[in-house]
Amino acid sequence: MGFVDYEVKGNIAVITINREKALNALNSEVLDDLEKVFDGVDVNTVRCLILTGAGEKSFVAGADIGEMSTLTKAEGEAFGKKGNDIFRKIETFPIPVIAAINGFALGGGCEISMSCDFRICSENAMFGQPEVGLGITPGFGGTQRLARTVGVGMAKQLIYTARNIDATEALRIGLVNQVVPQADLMATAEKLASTIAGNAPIAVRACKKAINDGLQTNIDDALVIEEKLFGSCFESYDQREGMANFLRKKDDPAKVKHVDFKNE
Ligand code: DAK
Repeated sequence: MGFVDYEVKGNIAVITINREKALNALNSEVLDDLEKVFDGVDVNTVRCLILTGAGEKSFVAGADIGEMSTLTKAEGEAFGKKGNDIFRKIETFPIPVIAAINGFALGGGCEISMSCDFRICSENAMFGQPEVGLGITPGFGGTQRLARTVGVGMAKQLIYTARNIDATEALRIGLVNQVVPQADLMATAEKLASTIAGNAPIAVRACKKAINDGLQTNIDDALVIEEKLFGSCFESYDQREGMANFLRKKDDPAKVKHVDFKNE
């Protein structure tokens, strides 16, 4: 659809931001398309998503500077809200979303990657929040998520200096989990997604919710969140079958079988 492609591959799917001529910069149309694609994902069959950018040069080179250049204060706030709403939708999406970063992840590009569950990138990837060099603040959650991802001091340094960092430095500061050659990026992301998709989907979703929600509150309330989600797994086929299989294995290794989790 439009500027965003969607490809289902069994129980995983790939969402590709495809505005290659502008290095996949996010204008209003791209944001609208992205929202529609996420709204259309069938989370009962797809168990893990990969978000990437078209081409070998750029993941997302930021929000569209041309579109932003003429915004009024009210329009700027509205544009910020549009981006924040869709990024929050990604962050709280019921199934995991892996960012596969294939090049520039600047400004809004770095920000959208941080709304994903975790990031892997190609060796040519570049990250940064260049906004203060353009006379604005990061407006799609960068001031909030970068500090939560790499720590306050490092986030402040990156944002105040507007300095870009390469893949090696992104790995060192914990912004990405893994750096791979460009040619291996999608295969690596798909393998990770398939591993996740092979585990009990109700449990994976509950883990995502427990981690996300728990980080927004104090440790006592966070542990209650975990207890509730843990308890909810005990009404699932996946829990009964997963544990029964372990016990069968102990009883007789010949009885080991692949557990076909059912998402129910
Ligand atoms: N917006 C629009 N077009 C972009 C773009 C962007 N962010 N980045 C690249 N392009 C376009 C270029 O204009 C060029 O288009 P044509 O001239 O061919 O038509 C094409 O992509 C290829 O780019 P270059 O010719 O510049 O390619 P180079 O290899 O020479 O350089 C580059 C690649 C990524 C280093 C360079 O393009 C660059 O510096 N791009 C801008 C990166 C950047 O500053 N990104 C951050 C944008 S600011 C807010 C909401 C959101 C935000 C802030 C506030 N609120 C409402 C409060 C978010 C802000 C941002 O993301």
